[in-house]
Amino acid sequence: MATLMKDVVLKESHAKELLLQKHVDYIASYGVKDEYEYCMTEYLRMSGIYWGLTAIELMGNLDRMNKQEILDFIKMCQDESGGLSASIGHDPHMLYTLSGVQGRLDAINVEKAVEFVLSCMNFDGGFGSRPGSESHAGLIYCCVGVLSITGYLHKLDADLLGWWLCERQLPSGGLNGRPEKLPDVCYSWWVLASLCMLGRLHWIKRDALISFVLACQDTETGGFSDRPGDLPDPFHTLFGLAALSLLGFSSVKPVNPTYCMPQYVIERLELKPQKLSV
Ligand code: 3PZ
Ligand code: ZN
Repeated sequence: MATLMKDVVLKESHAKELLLQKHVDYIASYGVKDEYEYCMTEYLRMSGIYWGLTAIELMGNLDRMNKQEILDFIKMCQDESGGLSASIGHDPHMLYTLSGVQGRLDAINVEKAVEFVLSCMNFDGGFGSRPGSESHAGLIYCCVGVLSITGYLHKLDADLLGWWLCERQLPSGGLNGRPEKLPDVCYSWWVLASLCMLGRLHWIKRDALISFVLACQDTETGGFSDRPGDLPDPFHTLFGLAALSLLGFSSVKPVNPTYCMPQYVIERLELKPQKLSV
């Protein structure tokens, strides 16, 4: 019996050009327009600031944001414990502390951390969340990122892992996170950025992926959704734009595959994540 592949169909009505100005307006107006929506997503505020600011800076329009308002907000999220929370008055949480202040590699046992990451490697070359767990593109991005930052990318089977990542591409051109799942714009980023760190970006069918990502734009409100026709959000807007940057769109600033921040920021911070060459 033939297995049915889960996928979407791109239609004539879906966008084929990058609607840059619409995305700038979408990000610039996000969160201030509708009180209800604002409340619903309050627990996402700190991460949302990173997604929105990075997206708008990749489009060269950071000046559209209210810098003082954002800085005041971030300062008010730090409580006396030193931790940062997702929003004012919420409990501090590690994720938002990380979003607020990245790094301090000198504070952990790097060799042990790398050992743990490598113990999560599967027979298919991929990685799961813990030893023995199923391979998943989002977690692979995290693992490859750790190895890129710590300089241990050579410990990977780059051909096997690169092959698994390329198998995520479906007939629509979109990428899924693991076998039997629908394509999603954010996986365009997790998969593409991983392939980029592995020096195997050219293994993906570029034009097909571009068509899929462009079809995920909301032509009315601006912003990108997970797949064509769904509602847009800042998360998929950032990862859609970042994927287009890796695919060579010159109207989007070069993005760093390890950090998902503009490349010039990484250079200014003198961070040197490793990248394999083929
Ligand atoms: C989304 N989070 O847990 S979440 C996230 N997802 O905070 C943010 N692709 O329901 C937005 N799915 C939208 N704006 C979605 C971040 C998730 C990822 C959900 C998602 C994305 C498909 C279903 C986990 C980094 C950080 C966090 C994650 C992944 C990577 C949700 C569901 C979950 C979340 C937020 C909203 C709309 C935005
Ligand atoms: Zn997604």
